Amino acid sequence: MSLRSRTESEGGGLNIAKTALPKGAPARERPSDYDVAAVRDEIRAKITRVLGHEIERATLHDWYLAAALSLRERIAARWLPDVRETRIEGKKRVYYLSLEFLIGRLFTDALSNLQLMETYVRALRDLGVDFGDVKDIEPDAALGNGGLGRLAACFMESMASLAIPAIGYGIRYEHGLFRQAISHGWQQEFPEHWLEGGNPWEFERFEVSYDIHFGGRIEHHPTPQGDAIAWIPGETVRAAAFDTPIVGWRGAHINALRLWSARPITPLDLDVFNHGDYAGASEQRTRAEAISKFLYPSDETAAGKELRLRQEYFFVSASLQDIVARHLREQGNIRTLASYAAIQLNDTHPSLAVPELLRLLIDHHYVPWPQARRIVSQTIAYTNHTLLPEALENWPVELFERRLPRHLDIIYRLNADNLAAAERQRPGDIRFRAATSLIDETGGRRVRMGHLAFIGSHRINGVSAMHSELMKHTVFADLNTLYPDRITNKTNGITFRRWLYQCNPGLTALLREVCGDRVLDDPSALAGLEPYANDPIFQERFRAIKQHNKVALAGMIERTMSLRLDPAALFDIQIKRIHEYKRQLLNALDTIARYLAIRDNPNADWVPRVKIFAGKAAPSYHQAKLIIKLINDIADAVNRDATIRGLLKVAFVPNYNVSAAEMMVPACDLSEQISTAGMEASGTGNMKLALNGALTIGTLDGANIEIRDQVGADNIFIFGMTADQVMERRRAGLDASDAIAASPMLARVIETIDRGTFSPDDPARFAPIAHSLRYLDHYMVSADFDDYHRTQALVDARWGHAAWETSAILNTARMGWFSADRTIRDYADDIWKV
Ligand code: 26Q
Repeated sequence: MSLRSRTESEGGGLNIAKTALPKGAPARERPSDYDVAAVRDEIRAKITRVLGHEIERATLHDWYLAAALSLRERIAARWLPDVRETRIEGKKRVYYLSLEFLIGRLFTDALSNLQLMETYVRALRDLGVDFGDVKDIEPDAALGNGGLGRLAACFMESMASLAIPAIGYGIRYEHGLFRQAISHGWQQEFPEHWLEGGNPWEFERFEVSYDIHFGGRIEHHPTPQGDAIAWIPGETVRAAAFDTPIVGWRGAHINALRLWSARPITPLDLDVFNHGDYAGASEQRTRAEAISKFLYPSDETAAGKELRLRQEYFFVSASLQDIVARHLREQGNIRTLASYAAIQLNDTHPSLAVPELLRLLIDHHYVPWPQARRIVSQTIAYTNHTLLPEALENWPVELFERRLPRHLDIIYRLNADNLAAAERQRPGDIRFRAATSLIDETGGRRVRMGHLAFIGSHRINGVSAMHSELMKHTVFADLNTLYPDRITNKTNGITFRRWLYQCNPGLTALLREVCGDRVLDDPSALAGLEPYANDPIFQERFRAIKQHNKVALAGMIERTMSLRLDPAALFDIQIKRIHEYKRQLLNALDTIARYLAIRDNPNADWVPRVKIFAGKAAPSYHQAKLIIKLINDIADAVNRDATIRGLLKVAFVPNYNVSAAEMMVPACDLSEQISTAGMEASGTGNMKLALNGALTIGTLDGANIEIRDQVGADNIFIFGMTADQVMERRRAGLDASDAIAASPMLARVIETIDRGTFSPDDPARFAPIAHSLRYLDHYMVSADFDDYHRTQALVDARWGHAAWETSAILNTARMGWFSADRTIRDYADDIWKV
């Protein structure tokens, strides 16, 4: 790592509350004075000998780096034996290929998993430094957009905890997901600089690098065994490896996250330089480095930009070269790859792994085509995360011709096999042929990346029961007919270490007391709470913990937004990417309806509510950004209006990220999971919030359905159309006049928006929203409004009664199944065979 010093003011991002040592924190260790003194001396030595600063003048950033560096050494010492063991025992490894790893902070994660939290808290205290201040210095590693990237991070932690040998492969983006600021209610994006202050967690592997080729041409050289093929590339960049250790629970095992950084193959074109063209001399560098410069900030949209394809191929090729080299080093025979390697593709973003592995096998290791195909499909499996047509990746054939000509050849050959199979199964069926083809011929020829991943895999999984079923009947209906029994379900999960023990130490202490310490290792032990669900004394303790977490969140919001919230009010929280299908707009409409109703009747017996929103919109997603503006305009009007006596407050918390989630998840009373049915593949925030004792208001979508099955229909508020009803209604048209005619409240809310009540400075600002609500209700916001609004009244009716606490406790008690450990065991048994 490079250790540039950074001033304290440059923390960036949301400033999370200063936490004192969380009481009953999951650090189960009882540190001896000796251990504490040893860590204290190590930290002091890092300040003077590594950072080169005087102790007296050390900044918080120095303390953070020094503490992290001392922890890094302990991790490294434990890491190497794990690596050696996997190698010597010839264990099968899992390779998790993902363009996103949304990790957040690692300091508290590693401390907690190594049971060293208490030791470091005390060591820092001895040095006169507050642990909470130090941990807040660490920037989030935001190398992901949302659910898919966070899932990859949870899976990495879970695989380490289960001691499954695994390597995560991705890109070491210099700039992670943009920082969001809200200016006059609008989202503004700023670049994010997580590496600026040095990254104490990464190990640069100077000896590990691969050359990645683009463009050029193909030469066929006839041989007695058939054509040998040579790819004469037009451009080459180098991939350099950086490893980050991922520490499992109780230090069970440590795995690596290997991220690739792009470099030019020659540092500077000296010829050009010597001719005085200084800018030209660094052109190659700029073009190469662009590949690992930025994370693409869009989710659920296929951006279709050439740089994105370069990113995909760059990291896939480096990772596969690395996997093949390791296998040959250890086993010496490429033909046994599938017995030692399980490659999981996180969505279609790494689909090029299919033709790339075929290319390496055929062109570099001379494996015949049929055998190469077998090795590939036995090794690779693919996870699908979306059914949205606009998110299904496809690339113009023309782009492949220019940038990846050899891969296009291989894709054509794969497709020839594939179309022959289609023809055998349904002779003469042209529609079936076209639907199963790797090339989409409608409107310009394009390579279907989902089909490519499907055809190259032995297992294709969805991420919730409903999503996996829908996959069989929508995107992959025809491929599922051609290759039955490949589609399987693996409902998502979350790591309880981060999303319960670390983020909610108060609840964790209570759980340990009631369920025993076993609960820290076995989520099924949460069921031990059930007998207490109706116990008033226990309910009061459970409630008090939630209250404590709400006070902390309110403090953070007051500090960052100068908005004061009543922690006794119902905290109603929707935190996720801003997207039309996730329907933050529906929540906004309900907020307006509530506001109007309170104004009509301010002295009624209203339940005080705080509506909290947070999430980022893709920078080019104008409708999503307009929804952010609407929420902020509503907040302005509502929060200023004294006539409603603070019975309703609205907060849009800027720059939602993993660290912000860690504050918001434990403080939530009501979790909003209100996507249009059939559109949210799974959701994982829904799991985090319910696990921490929030009640869910949600649609029958994604994993909400399985959450209902687990917690019981009485302990969740379900509303709205089913996926079937949504499809049915869409077929009938998108006009919502019927829904509006049937709902005076909805009509009034839309009217209010349309008249510019919340945008007096620009009355027409939200006219496009009013128009969609009336005539283009693709996401069924108007259609579902009434049922949603009615269900929100049921929420109010339960609040403040023992029945609420009972449900909240039962949510925590019954969410054990959503542990990522369960999900990973399922992948390990059914897909990876490790
Ligand atoms: C594709 C091409 C070009 C640029 C960007 C992208 C891109 C990037 C990110 C497309 C999609 C994503 C992210 C998708 C995502 O986060 N999906 C979510 O995955 C979660 C984990 O399975 C599910 O819980 C969510 O339901 C699903 O929306």
